[in-house]
Amino acid sequence: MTTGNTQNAQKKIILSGIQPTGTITLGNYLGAVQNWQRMQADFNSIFFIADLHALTVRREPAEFRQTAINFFAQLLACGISPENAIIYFQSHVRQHAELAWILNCNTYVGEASRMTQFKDKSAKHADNVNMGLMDYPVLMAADILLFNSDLVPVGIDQKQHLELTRDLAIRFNNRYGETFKVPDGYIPKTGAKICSLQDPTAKMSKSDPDQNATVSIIDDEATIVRRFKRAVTDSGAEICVREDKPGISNLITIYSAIENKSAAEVEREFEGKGYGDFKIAVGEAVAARFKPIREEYARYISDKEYIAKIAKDGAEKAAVLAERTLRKVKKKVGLTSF
Ligand code: AQP
Repeated sequence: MTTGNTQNAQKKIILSGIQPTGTITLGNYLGAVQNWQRMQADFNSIFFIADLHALTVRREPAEFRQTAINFFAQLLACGISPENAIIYFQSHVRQHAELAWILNCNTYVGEASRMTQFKDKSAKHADNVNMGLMDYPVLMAADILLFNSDLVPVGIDQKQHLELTRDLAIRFNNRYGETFKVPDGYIPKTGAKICSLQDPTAKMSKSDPDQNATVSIIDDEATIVRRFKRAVTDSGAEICVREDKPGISNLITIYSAIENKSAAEVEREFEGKGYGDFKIAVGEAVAARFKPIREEYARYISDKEYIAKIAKDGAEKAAVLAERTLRKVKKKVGLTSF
């Protein structure tokens, strides 16, 4: 039996992280966090605030620190529970960075520089194409491999990084002998890629400067409904999933994921209705889902001591597990220890 967030050898391990930038969006929620919440009790669950990853883009220190704490409270508000999961800040567990270094020495510059996210972020932040940006997927591989994770629940944008993680694990095992478990991605059937409400051909991103493009889990009802009313739709009037209707297709995906209905059911429900009515219905459904989260968030964020306690406890537990793997890895590669 598992008690609290201790590990149970019978259960598989899931691990995932989220970068503390802006606030958790509908995309992050449907692509990742909602699944973490649903899966946490059935697995040995490990979730962290990926603050080291977030340093790959310049941040204002005081604001960054506060955002990281806010994210922790947002995860708790989404129902990620210390009863079921180990929850912590990545930077509090030094083994992440240490393993990343060893993996770096087994990663080719060519494969890291081919990553789509590296190319996209380099274009977006052309004045700051730093080493960390290219190293992001190697640190992510370290996050995952440290804990012998079986499954990594993420959105589709992380698929390429997961493939690199698998490649690195296999390469290391071949070179040094069986060390790492080769993990699988867990990408949801609905919600793996939620698109921007203003450009439905691009993914919804928390760093999007256009406020109307995203919805946050802590936005109030009026804001959420307004953003959906302003969502860009397509020509025509039919509410259906079609390649030439990215705007309506995105809204159908969101509604299906929130209401747990298939796209065909949603199409039937809104047959004969106009885009305007549909947009309001999607907005209201999202707002209803996020209302209790917003309320819980207000409660958690006002209790910094509780957050500190959970985070400290989580980091201690994570460090014990991570150290086991790191010690093995250091031995395999021939580092000394006395
Ligand atoms: N639009 C999306 N649809 C579905 N899933 C998504 N995820 C992100 N955007 C979408 C998933 O959310 C988890 C956490 O993401 P992250 O914070 O680690 O990094 P990200 O993918 O870079 O997210 P953003 O929102 O685009 O952040 P910024 O703007 O800061 O770069 C991941 O599992 C991701 O797949």
